[in-house]
Amino acid sequence: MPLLSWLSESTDERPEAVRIDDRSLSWVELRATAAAVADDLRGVGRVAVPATPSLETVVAVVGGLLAGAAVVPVPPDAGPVERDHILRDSGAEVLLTPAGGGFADAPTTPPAVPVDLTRRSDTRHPEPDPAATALILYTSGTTGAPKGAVLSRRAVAACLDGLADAWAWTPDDRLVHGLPLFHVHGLVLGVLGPLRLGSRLHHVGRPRPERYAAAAGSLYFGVPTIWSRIAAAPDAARALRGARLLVSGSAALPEPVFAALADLAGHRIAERYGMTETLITVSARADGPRRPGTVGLPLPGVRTRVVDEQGDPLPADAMGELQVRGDTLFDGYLHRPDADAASRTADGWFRTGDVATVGPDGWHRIVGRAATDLIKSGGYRIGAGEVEDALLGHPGVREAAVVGTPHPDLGQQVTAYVVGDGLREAELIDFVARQLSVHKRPRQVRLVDALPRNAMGKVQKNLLAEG
Ligand code: MCA
Ligand code: AMP
Repeated sequence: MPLLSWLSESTDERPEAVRIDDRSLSWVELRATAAAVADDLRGVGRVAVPATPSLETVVAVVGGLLAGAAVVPVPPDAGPVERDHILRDSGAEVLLTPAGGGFADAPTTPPAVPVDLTRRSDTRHPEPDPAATALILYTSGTTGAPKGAVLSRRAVAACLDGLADAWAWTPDDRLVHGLPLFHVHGLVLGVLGPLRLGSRLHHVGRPRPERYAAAAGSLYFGVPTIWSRIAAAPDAARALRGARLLVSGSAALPEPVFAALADLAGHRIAERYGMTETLITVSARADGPRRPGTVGLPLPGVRTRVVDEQGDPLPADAMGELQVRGDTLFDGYLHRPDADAASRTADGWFRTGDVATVGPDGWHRIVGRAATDLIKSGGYRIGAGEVEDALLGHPGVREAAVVGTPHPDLGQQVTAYVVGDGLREAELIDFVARQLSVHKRPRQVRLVDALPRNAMGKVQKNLLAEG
């Protein structure tokens, strides 16, 4: 079956199958427009796409996938350091972008292939091997620059089919969300999901509560920050009463937000858990209970276990590292055999780095992360090391330690502790923003005389994270 099976086979010419902000295409138009992009990509192995929330991004990604290329979404707000790393490391051969778009100032920009929404082609491109790479998604580790997670077409298909089963997701649905199109949540679930499973899609541009409220969908996706903002806007929350299913993921959904939406919207939100490297692995079901603070049961084809520090499996309810295996796992990190080896056990399980419990009934609870060096802010994953490296590039900074501290809206905020001379907080925040994505900017910079260190000289980040 083709990866984008619904799109590949649909003869539906009704307008608004896929709507991004206020522009839309029918299924037939989307296929023909993307086929025209794919026609231009013959023989190209990897394509980069500046992933703005736009129809052009959808057409570019679909064009790349129809052509059998690996698609590398680039965050549109990535600063030059992060962007150039992604373009160089991925080996993208072309940049798919609307005329006049792209990265004029990037030294390594590959040649541009224009994405033109007025073009049409009726070429039927042969379906690539399911083992071929669909996406290379750049994601932060605890240290260094983001790594490219290589995701096969087979893994994407397995994830979406598992979610169709868990959420009873069908062509009768109308999916609404406003998530960024360069991560698993917004791109794999939020765009490729409808194109495989046949639901219509309305991406609302930015995920503001009033836009979710006005969209009249049946199925809604959001990160906890979005659900929390909707819970704080009771009229918007009440407007979701007519929906079929609300889903939260990418970070822990606070229990008061779950309760507020149960009250205002009449929905117990279905929470699900995943990672860039594993896609979505555990979820509550549309036909089952939803319990606050828990993320549900493994999806079809996924197995999980909780292990202790020696790697030995633990009994029900014991807390340890969650490990997963199954059809949705990535193929590895691009050019990073070291990180790859470290991410898997000898017997083939992926180490998530998340601390979890699994109850006797199989329900999973995510307790937190094993290390303090991965921060989740607004659902974005941010490596402390990458922000520290950016700060250390400033001539006035002698030492820097970055931690996630509690934030009522974002879950965690990026907080930087800096030792240096003649520094100003705003200047350091701008300095990071000029290199990395906007959401990686510290929200707060604390100028200190020294960082707390243990007897070995290692920075005691747990003391800093406590504030
Ligand atoms: C941000 N701003 C700042 C700073 N940071 N200003 C000064 N200093 C800073 N340090 C600016 C922003 O640019 C923005 O400006 C304004 O402040 C508000 O920013 P923010 O509070 O961040 O709100 P937001 O822009 O509305 O974003 C919140 C959000 C966003 C919409 C929830 O964080 C988001 O889209 N998150 C989704 C992340 C995601 O998709 N993760 C999935 C990963 P201005 O208003 O001028 O622009 S995939 C995954 O995790 C797995 C697979 C899974 O399970 O899904
Ligand atoms: P990312 O690679 O950006 O996809 O981030 C993956 C991480 O997000 C996981 O390792 C978890 O720490 C976190 N995460 C995703 N979904 C949930 C959830 N429902 N509850 C708690 N944490 C989550």
